[in-house]
Amino acid sequence: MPLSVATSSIRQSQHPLVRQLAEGIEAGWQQLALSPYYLPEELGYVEGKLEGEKLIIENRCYQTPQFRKMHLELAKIGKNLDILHCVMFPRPEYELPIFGCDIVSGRGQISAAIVDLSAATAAGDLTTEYTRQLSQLAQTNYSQPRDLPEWGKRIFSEFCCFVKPTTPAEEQQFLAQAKAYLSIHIQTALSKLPTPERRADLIARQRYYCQQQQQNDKTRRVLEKAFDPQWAERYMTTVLFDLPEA
Ligand code: BLA
Repeated sequence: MPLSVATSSIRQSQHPLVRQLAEGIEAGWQQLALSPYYLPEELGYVEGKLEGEKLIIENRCYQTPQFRKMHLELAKIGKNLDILHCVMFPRPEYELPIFGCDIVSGRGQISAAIVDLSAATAAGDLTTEYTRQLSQLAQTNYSQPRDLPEWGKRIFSEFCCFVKPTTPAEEQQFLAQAKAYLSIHIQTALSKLPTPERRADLIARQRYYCQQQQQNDKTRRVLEKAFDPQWAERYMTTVLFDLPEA
């Protein structure tokens, strides 16, 4: 029996874009041969307190022949903050980029929506098969593009989309763009053959990606306030961005 993606309970109360993208990601993942990926047991579903408000984190995590870890996390902090976090880490036997996206919504307004396919190799370039397909997507236009922080500039590709969507139309544009990146990724991954001789380079790049993401102080701050600094450190390094074994 193929494993099917379970549906989440907190998403019904989340920002519509978070809900829609979560559903789009799960629909895409159903095309892959999913097995469970076990997170540290007590970190799969967590509740904490942030300034007196409840923080709930729900994690869904799978692996497939091509991907060592596919993680979708939905978080809700009180009535105000909704977060979607998703990363697909390829197995280092496959020269595939890292799919990542994050949506942060505060008081019903999205402040950050980001999606990227980040290069697998140390040189930092996507392969031509990805460049060609991503270049062919419809042009996008957002009224409030955002600047990447320094840690992000070192890992994200030229196709990285980082915006504050300001209208429902821009939200839908982002949804379509993120789903298009995911669709290209899944189709390419399914057609990919392993290249074990590239393994060391691909592991090094994933470690670098995770080390850079661990520098996101905005994520860390939210987690530190809801839990404590040690918990935040452990969560960021074991659940969100654990380093693959060398
Ligand atoms: C930004 N991430 C943020 C922000 C918050 C979080 C509060 C600030 C929002 C803003 O600047 O408007 C919080 N994100 C979280 C939390 C989790 C989370 C608590 O995922 C999980 C529990 N972040 C990722 C991934 C990417 C990413 C996979 O997890 C990209 C592929 C990017 N998030 C990202 C970037 C910023 C951000 C680039 C902006 C950081 C900045 O402006 O300094």
